[in-house]
Amino acid sequence: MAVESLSNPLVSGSLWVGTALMTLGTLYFVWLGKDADESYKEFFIITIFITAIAAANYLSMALGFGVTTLEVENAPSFVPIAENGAYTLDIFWARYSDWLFTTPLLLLDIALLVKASKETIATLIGLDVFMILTGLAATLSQVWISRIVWWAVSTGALLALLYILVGSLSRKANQMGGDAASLFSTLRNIVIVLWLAYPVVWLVGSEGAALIGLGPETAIFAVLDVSAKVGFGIVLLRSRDVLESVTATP
Ligand code: RET
Repeated sequence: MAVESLSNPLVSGSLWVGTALMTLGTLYFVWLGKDADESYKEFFIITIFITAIAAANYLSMALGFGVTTLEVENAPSFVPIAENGAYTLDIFWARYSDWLFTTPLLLLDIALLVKASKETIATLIGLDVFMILTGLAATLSQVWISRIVWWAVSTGALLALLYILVGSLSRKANQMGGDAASLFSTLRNIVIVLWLAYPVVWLVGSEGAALIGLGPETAIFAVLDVSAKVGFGIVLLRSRDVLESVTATP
């Protein structure tokens, strides 16, 4: 199936750049981890999977496999692409198969860093999976208002998840003190700032009100994804001393 939006150079260019940067990130993390000690190797394994899964999903979108079309109905008149309230969207479903696995892994990295309890980890991951699946419902709904309702449900889960990061996880980090606490707060702030941008981009992008075109939207998502994964991974995995000290104490 030829996907029309892939003939837009900004769309396909962003997807190919995303594929390349996720691949380079993966290779860099493999190289960084080659002499990692058993005790903190888990952080390398988790983070390598994050960028590798993203690279595969970006590749699938760039090749036109991770894309499908969807008819949307009953759109309000301020949606510029709607004619008589209806329009056809190109949906990059591979974003969701990426996020479904990689966002829990990102949270796992942070949670392991502060030695969060099993209950906290399960709650965080549960909320996260709920957020991505209700976000997928938003993306695949054919009635415009249902899309916005699902978006609100998903955003609620995101806010609950960030509340745990800012609340109980930050307290746990402060008890640990020192470099671990400051690494945690850097990573937490990266997550807060970047993750909050996703629902906004969705809402103003083609999935929502279509106020920005698919080209800029794809480019912004690529910047967010690369920063949230490769940027996050660089900050985490280059702090080998902190990982070592965290895993050395029981
Ligand atoms: C959607 C739309 C519905 C509302 C919300 C969303 C949130 C998505 C998030 C994605 C994070 C992705 C990351 C990827 C890393 O590469 C599904 C866009 C709340 C928070 C961190």
